[in-house]
Amino acid sequence: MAIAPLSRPVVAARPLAMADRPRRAAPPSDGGRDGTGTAVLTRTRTRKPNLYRVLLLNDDYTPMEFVVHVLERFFQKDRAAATQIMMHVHQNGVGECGVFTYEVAETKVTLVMDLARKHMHPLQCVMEKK
Ligand code: TYC
Repeated sequence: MAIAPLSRPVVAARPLAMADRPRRAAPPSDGGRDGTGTAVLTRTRTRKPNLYRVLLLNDDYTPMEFVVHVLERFFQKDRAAATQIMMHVHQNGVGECGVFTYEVAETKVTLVMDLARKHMHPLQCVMEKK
């Protein structure tokens, strides 16, 4: 009768694949050194952030040049792109300035609305979830 050697380590039949690892493994508290001379790789799962469109609405009074300025200043558009978006809003009633995470979109809406109010233009800027 064969007797298993006492000292044989119990090991997995194959190396652990990433898919086998615990999905919420705690990050190694020792910076990836487990004291055995073996590097410990931890996979942290990422989540796609919710995204929001920032939109400009048309009105009859805000000067076109002001809208172009807003698009250049807060949405990093060059003059040609800014003019194209402004004209799209002018002709269609609404247009997209950009897509951002919640806090960035909210900040841009606030900055645009504050500048419009300061200049007494009725320009409306809103955000909507994608
Ligand atoms: N319709 C405005 C005008 O004729 C221009 C305008 C464009 C206003 C875009 C707002 O979001 C806007 N002066």
